[in-house]
Amino acid sequence: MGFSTTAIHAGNEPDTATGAVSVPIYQTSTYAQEALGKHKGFEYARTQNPTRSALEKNIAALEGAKFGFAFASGMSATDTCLKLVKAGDHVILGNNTYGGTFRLFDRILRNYGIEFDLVDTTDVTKVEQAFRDNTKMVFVETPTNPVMSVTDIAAVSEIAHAHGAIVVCDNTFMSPYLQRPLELGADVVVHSTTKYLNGHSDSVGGFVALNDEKNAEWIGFVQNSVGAILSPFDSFLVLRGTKTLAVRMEKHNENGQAVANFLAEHPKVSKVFYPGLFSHPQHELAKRQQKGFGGMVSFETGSLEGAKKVLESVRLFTLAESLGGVESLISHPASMTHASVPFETRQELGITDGLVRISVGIEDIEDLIYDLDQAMN
Ligand code: P1T
Repeated sequence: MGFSTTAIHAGNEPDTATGAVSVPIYQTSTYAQEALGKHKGFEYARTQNPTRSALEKNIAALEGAKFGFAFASGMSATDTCLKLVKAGDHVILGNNTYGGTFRLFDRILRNYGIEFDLVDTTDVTKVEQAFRDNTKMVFVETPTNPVMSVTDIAAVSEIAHAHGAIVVCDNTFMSPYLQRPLELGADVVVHSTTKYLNGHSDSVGGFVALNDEKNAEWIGFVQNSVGAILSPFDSFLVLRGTKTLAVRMEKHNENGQAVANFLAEHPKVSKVFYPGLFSHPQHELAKRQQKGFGGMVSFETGSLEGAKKVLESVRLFTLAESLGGVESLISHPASMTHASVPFETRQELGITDGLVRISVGIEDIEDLIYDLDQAMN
């Protein structure tokens, strides 16, 4: 079955009770039991909810995974993946991730005995060298937020597996339409469904997809035990969102490339970070590994003043955190999404005070370029 057919039909069976074509929002905390121990497979809504189950089937199918679990946020999904390691284990963490992911490792997991090293995972030699006897996981984001570095998922997975470690890939920036990490060798895919999967900037959620039965059992156990579940209403919203994922991502690709091309030619821009540009250091890899280059573009304005001017002069773009919605957003990674990353690390990665990040939406491209042009000038 093709991607769009799967997106529209997987998990979306007509409701057994009423025939409703759209999966209903089962807004309930519990379920009546006919007799002690006799029920319809639903006992308590933290454990099971039909709306959430439908979404879990849907996104698992889109990622080509046997198992899927929906969470209250991307961060709770990421945190749950980290429950696959224990105190005393070591994790190789990509040196550029969403700031909140770095903060989770740096400020929280550290206190529970999880060791980690920040590694430039775009360089497989560096990944190989970072392994220790106790390395159990490699956690990568590709392309990264916000400098769009691309990691070779297949190569890193091969190295990790040779060392007996698993690979977790944050696929938020691509969505399963543009990149399928499990097919490339990764063991676990994590998403912030807040972004492209939902696509309409009206829900916060997360997702974990994987094939290994034992690890899936544990992720499900943690989901139920900790309870950071996605609500029925949010499950409905994301399920509605994925139906149009393919058409939205095609437009994000098209608009993203056009905005990157425009910025690359602009005299006031010294550098553009977009895997679809020939100048991108991993352009060839991105072409091979991804089905498109997506809608995220970052660019260097040279100074905080330069960035501020653009951020405050745009009219159509909204100054806001987040990404992946139909509407275009613009943000300042250094002070917003990546404020928890130490200053020196930010400088090394290129997350300077002059860096501006754009989530290119699916509006008419002429209007987006016009707005950026007037803001830049
Ligand atoms: O916000 P939440 O749904 O908890 O997702 C966290 C997260 C995880 N992974 C990536 C790659 C992300 O970009 C995010 C969230 N990012 C933003 C809010 C942002 O503006 O970059």
